[in-house]
Amino acid sequence: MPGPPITATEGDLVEVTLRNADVERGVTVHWHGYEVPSGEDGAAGLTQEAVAPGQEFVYRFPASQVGTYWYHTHQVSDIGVRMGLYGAFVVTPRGSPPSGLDLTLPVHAFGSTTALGDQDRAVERRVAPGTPVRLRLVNTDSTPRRFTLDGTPYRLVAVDGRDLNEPGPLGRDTLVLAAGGRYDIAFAMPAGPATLLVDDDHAGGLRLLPDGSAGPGAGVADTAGWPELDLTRYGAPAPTPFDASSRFDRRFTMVLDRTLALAGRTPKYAQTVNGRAFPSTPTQVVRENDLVLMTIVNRGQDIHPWHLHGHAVLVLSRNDRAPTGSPLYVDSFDVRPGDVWQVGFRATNPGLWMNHCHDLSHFAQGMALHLAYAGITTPFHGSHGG
Ligand SMILES: [Cu+2]
Repeated sequence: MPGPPITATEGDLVEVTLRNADVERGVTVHWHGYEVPSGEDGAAGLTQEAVAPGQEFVYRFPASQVGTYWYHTHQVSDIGVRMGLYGAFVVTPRGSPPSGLDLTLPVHAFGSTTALGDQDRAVERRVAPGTPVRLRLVNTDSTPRRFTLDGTPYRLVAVDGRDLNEPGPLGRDTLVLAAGGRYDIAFAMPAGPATLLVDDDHAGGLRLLPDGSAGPGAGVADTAGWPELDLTRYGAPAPTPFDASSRFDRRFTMVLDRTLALAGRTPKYAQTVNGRAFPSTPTQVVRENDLVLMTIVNRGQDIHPWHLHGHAVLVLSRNDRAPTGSPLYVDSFDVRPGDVWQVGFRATNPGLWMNHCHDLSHFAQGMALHLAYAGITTPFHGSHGG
C-alpha cells in the first residue's frame, strides 16, 4: 500500500488491467478527477459491475489532461479505500518531462498513523540547492488535511490537476486540502532545509536537506497557527468560458444535511441530499453541451467534500462572494457547515456519473446521486451506493 503509482505522458493511450485476487466484496478502479469516458469511470453498478475475486477488467482511456490525479476502488469504497485500495495517477506534458525533483505524495491515515507515500515516518531526502522541486500532494482520506512548508517560499501551482493563473509566493500559510483533492506546490531548493508537514505533525512529513547540511535535528517551525490560504483570493483573474451571470441551461440545488433513518427498527444516521438518501435521491438529467449550474448548501454540522465524476467544475461563488483570484477548476471541494457554493460546468462528457460526498462514510450513508445525460441508461444493477 498504496497501489503502484501510474504515470503517463499527455496523449498516451492508458491501458490498465485490474485483477481481483481476493477482495470478497469486489473492486473497481475509479480515476478520481480524470475526465475519462463514462464506461471507464469505475462506478460499480453504474458504469460496470464490481470485479469479483478471480475476475478482471481492462480500463482504456486517452491521457488527454496533464496533472495530478489518483485512483481508488469505488465498490464499498468507505472500507476499501480506507484499507489501502488507492494509488496516484500523474500525467506529464508531452515534450517537457519533469525536471529536478518531482515527488507524488498521497497522504493517508491508517488508524492513528499517517502515511506519506509509502512511508509512515519522517522521510529525508538530499537535494542540491537550486534544484526545481515539485511536490504533488494527494488527500486520499475522507477528511481535510493541512499542509505547511517551512524553510522556503513556494507557489501553489495546480489545484486538482489544473494549473492556476499567476500563483504568487506563499510562506507561513496553511494549505487545507479537501478529501480527494490535490495540490501541486513548486519551489527552488533553498540553501537550508525545507520541511513539509501534514497537520503540524513533527514526527512525520518530508525533510529536504541541501547537500552537506548538518542533517536532521534542525528546528522545524511550529506551523499550527499559520493562517489558512483562501484559494478564492489566490493568483490572478483570467478569462473564463462562462461566469455567474451566464445563461444556464440547467440549475440544480443540493441541500446537504444529516438526519435519522430507520434501518429495520434501528435508528441510524443518514447523510441526505434534499432530504433523501441514495438510492432515493432523484437523478439529475442534463443534455450534451448544457451549461449547468450547481448550488450546494450545507445545512448540517459536518464538512462535505463534494465530488462530481467526469467533469471539473468552475467555482462561481462561495457564500455569495465571487472568487477574486485565479479561475478555480476543481473536482473535490469542501462545503463546510453553513457554506453555499455555486459551481458550473459545460456538459461535454456524455454518460452516467456519480455526484457525491467524498467523505466515504457519508457516501455510504446515502449522500450521493446520479447525473445522467438524457437518454443514457445503465445495463448494470444501477443501485450503486458506494
Ligand atoms: Cu459528506
